[in-house]
Amino acid sequence: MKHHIAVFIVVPLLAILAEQNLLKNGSFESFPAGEPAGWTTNNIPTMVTVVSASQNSYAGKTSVKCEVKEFYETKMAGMISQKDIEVKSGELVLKGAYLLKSVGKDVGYVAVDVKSAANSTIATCERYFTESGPDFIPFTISARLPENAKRIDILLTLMAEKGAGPAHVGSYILYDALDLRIVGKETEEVP
Ligand SMILES: [Ca+2]
Repeated sequence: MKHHIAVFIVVPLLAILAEQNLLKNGSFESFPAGEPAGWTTNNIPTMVTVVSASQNSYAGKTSVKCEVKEFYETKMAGMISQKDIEVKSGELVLKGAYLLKSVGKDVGYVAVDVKSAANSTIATCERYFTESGPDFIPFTISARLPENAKRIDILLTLMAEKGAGPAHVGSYILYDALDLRIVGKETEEVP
């Protein structure tokens, strides 16, 4: 009888642990002054805009567009990041959707840097988005975080295929519905 009670208590706890999206404005519905709220971009005000809102969305009204532009004879690729997201050890699960318009085989790229309490990088998780096409493609990325994980930085951009030099002007990627959760170790201790 006691065994049954324990099961009923644990199930709602799991729901609470998995409830919170750790990303701010992962829906990309908020762009005050043209910048995605909660995200750092590499736009240079009045000089070059490589990160902007797109009306082409996977969910809601807008997504974020990261594009490649020429800037003083270099190719600049739009990049967004959120830093110092507090985490516990467990399974990192990042869900979202992307739409890639690729010139010269450019690919989408996401990197998660995992940091310790001393703020040193203890692990990096990288993934590439390679399917170019007219529709959003949903994705799920998961990775086990080290025991001493305290914070993560997440960065999304697009880049040339490995070894192919700089990204190409005209390429862009849209990201939308980003959702980052840590599924706690508690999930494995359910009797
Ligand atoms: Ca959206």
